[in-house]
Amino acid sequence: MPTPRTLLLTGAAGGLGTLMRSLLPEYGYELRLFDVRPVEGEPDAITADLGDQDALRAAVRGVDAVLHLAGISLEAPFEKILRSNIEGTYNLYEAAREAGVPRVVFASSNHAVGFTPAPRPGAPLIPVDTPRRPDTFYGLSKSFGEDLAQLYWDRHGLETVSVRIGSCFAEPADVRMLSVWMSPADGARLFHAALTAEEVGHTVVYGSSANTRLWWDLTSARALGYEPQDDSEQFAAKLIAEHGELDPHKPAHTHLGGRFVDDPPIWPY
Ligand code: NAI
Ligand code: 15L
Repeated sequence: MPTPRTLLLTGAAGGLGTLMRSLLPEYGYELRLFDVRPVEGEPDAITADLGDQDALRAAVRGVDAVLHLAGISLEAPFEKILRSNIEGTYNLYEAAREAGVPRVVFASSNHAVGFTPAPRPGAPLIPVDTPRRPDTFYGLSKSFGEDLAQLYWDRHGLETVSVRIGSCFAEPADVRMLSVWMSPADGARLFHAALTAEEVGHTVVYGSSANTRLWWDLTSARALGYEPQDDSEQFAAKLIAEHGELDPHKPAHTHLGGRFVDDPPIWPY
């Protein structure tokens, strides 16, 4: 698929949205921004909730693809997750379907499979078709999003790449993240590959850098043309000196989802 010219970026005011606003234009995208919060320095951004179907219809009009990052990004009461992540993602897909947008890249999360035990060193990496094991209502909403994407492909021919993002921040913040970190530059590489690969149907990939301590299989991401350039190992010595090695007796150290399995961070709004 040629590089989509106009890309709707939902969640543009968030952490990842802010990183992608600076990185994706280098790949040739013209971004249309959408978030429930104002996007600093971007007066043309659409400030609207994913519950506002009219705003979504206007937002998708004429775009070539959507990078759907908007939503609650931590654990929250079910009613809030239902509104923003479940109904909100449905509203986005309905608007995209009606407008004939051919492709969505959906920010899924490792928390869709967060209760999966992390592989021991030397054991096979976790494949994308491992059974879903959400660790929170948040993870459950990402699992829903992946199923919704499959439905819209099978029924309506709307393509999606669901990216089960690990931890996409400037640097990994703890020892678990050494295994699941995706550098922002690799994030942009992966999203670009997901937006431009031919015939993706509904493809699920893990989103991380080429980490020495990687927990999951990047084969389906590489099949899109993604070539990660970064490795979290450069941060390992410092993080291990600060926090120690992962403890095999702590659930938060032995599951993909980390502390989401027993003490998830709560959405503050
Ligand atoms: P974030 O919380 O910084 O950004 C999310 C953005 O979505 C916020 O700007 C928020 O205002 C907006 N939003 C929330 N509810 C909304 C609604 N109902 N209508 C419109 N906008 C709404 O999160 P971050 O880190 O930027 O993550 C972006 C996406 O990627 C999220 O969907 C998150 O679940 C997913 N993700 C992120 C990971 C990471 O490492 N940053 C890891 C795995 C998944
Ligand atoms: C996520 O899904 C969250 O949105 C992000 O804030 C991080 O907590 C990340 O997962 C992670 O697992 O580190």
